[in-house]
Amino acid sequence: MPAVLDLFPCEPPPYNNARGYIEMIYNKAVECMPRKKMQELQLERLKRIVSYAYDNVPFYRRKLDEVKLRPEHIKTLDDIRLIPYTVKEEMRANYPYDLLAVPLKKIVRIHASSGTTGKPVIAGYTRADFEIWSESVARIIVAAGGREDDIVQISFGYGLFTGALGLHQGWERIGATVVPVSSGNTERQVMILKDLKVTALVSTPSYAMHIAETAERLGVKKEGLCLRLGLFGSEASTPEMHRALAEKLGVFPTENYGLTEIIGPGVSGECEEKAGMHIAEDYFYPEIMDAENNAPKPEGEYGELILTTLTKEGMPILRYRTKDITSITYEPCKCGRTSARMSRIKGRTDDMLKIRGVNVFPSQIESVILGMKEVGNHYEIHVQRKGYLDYLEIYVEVVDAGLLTNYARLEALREKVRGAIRTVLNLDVKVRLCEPNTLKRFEGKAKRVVDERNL
Ligand code: DLL
Repeated sequence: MPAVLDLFPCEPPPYNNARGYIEMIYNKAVECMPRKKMQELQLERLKRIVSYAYDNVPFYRRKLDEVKLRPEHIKTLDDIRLIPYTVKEEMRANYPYDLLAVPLKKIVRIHASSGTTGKPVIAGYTRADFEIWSESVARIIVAAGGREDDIVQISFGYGLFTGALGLHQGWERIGATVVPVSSGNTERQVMILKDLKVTALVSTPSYAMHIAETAERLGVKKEGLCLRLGLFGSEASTPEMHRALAEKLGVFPTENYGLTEIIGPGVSGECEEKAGMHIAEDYFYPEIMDAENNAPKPEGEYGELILTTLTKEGMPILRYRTKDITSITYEPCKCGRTSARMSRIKGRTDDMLKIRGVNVFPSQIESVILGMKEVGNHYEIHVQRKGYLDYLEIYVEVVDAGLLTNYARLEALREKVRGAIRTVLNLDVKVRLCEPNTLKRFEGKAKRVVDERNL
């Protein structure tokens, strides 16, 4: 058996963080690397990954050939801007396996993004990718304050979604006790939190809130729990939400970020200073671009986050347009890490909604509605919040007004629409059937999404 600290590649620095604990750094050599050295490492890896993608992924060879870019043209980090972007639509167009750089037999796991129109985005991992993934997640866990003696409840849904297994591997890597509860059955979640003396909770912030409220309803007080740490991600959270989570569950709440296309969770996460999410820059090269004119944004300014995987073997991705809006600072953090930090995601450049962990594009709902002759072509998507969970209510007009006086037929139609939407989104929605010609019409760009959440 290795000694406890052997699991950490380096000794923790003698540093007391804001909460008076000794801060640990999982991989000090990279997380505290001087900027110049980090840039040298990034450049070396960038050159390697561009030529690797060019040689092994026909999609990238075509893409670079189209702009007459050869891997050897990449001489500085700024030359990354010569590489065309990769967008989600291209990833879908290459479904399922055309972006892989290795034969399928070298792929040891497949994940996929949730609820995308038609085909999901597939991510394939080799053994080497698992190493990177577990390491990057272990780093954000340790940065957040997670330790080997934690008992961790993973309340993300296990399955194709990267969140559950991604965090699971990272916690296992640091030697914690993982309780893979998955999402749902919230009363049972509370029971397990309490009975198993869980110390760390991993979930979306909204689900954590739901768990907190359920605990309240069941008369389980935070004093009766052993929870001390929360790792929340996969959707936006606000400082108010964190404050409420700290208050209700007694956790130190932290946020982390990631996406399936790049690896899943592990791209970035908050340390105990809570001063932005530290990016694993030696694995994922970040840029902030002006989404309108494609000019790079100066440090500290908001723009679209573009990510390049610097080391991924199974599915290297060059300059992925995340559509997430954030800003980056390169100031070293008080925790001792020198890695770039990104601010909370401020929004997206597209209309994607994230509802209880599921990515929802209004166009998916549109495709269902437009495919059903019993309902009209106009619809509204109402986003509602009950407690801390988000719900969708879809308003759509019936074509035959006569239906409105026939309860059984009306109900049958409502069920049909609901079922069809559930099949596409993998998410339960409410459906409200309205009289013909009652929904708002638009002269310009239609505003389909009505956000009733008062965020
Ligand atoms: O949500 C990966 C993940 C799992 C991250 C668990 C953190 C924890 P996808 O399902 O592919 O992957 O969704 C990726 O979710 O482009 C963002 O729009 C959004 N997102 C993820 N984390 C955050 C966050 C996972 N902390 C998409 N704040 C991304 C705001 C987030 N949005």
